[in-house]
Amino acid sequence: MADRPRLRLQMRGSPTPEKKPSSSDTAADSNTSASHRRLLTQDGAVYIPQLASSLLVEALSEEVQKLEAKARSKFEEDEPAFIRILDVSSKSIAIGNMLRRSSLPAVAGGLMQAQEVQHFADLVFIKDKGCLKPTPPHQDLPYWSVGGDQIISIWLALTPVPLGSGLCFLRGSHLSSTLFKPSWLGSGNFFRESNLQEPPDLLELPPDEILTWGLAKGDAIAFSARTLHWAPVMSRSVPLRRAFVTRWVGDNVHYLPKLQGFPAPCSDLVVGRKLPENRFPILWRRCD
Ligand SMILES: O=C(O)CCC(=O)C(=O)O
Repeated sequence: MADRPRLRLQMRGSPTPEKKPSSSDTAADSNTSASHRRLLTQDGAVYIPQLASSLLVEALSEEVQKLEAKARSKFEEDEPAFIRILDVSSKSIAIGNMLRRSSLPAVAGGLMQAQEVQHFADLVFIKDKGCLKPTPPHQDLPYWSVGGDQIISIWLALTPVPLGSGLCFLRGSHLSSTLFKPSWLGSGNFFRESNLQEPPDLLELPPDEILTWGLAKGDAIAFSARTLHWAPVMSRSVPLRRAFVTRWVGDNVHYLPKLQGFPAPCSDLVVGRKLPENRFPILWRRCD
């Protein structure tokens, strides 16, 4: 049998050395430790146990389930679904308030070592038990119309996520300059014009370089928008999983339009400039 071609990633440079926390690191940074920052910088994804209190998780879950009830009406009742609800903080005022008052913006700022943090997006992912739709391998940056280095997501578990049913990451893939075609979002012709290369076959990836975790409610994973990630199908023996995902951008992040990207072109978005604060509010600033 012929050898399978190995995945080749072009590295963008060696991991940035860990920056010593300065005296300006405030209480905000105490939500994450230097080791979380180091792992995010080095691996492109980091597991953060008990990032959110049970009070916040319960309050978010209650609101999310109201939106979920509406979203479910579009799915066959007896078919295990993979549901994505976009922009939940604008659909629910309560979620918007919880997000602003939570430690999430500060955590994002601490992890990115940013001076200030803009809220880029938020959404909810729900996967029913027995759902046969995997989350195909993809990076987020190819369909986010931004450029820069401080661009991350925080994937917060609102239910337990047993090992083997949650997200997987290719360690260090954020250091590559390779961006893959973001074909997972749509079927058919979506992104057909993209000339980016197809994402790798998961069987080609070195198993030792795959990061994945089992999560309890309130645990989170933070990851770079460049990190290759995916999730398997859900077995019938694991419970439904529900995650509240927030996306954050830090310093020097600018508008860089991408094919069919988010945000869509608009007169207030200027190539190379920061995202407008009225649409992407600054929710945290480092105080010196
Ligand atoms: O929860 C999932 O399966 C997908 C999550 C994801 O791809 C993301 O948050 O970027």
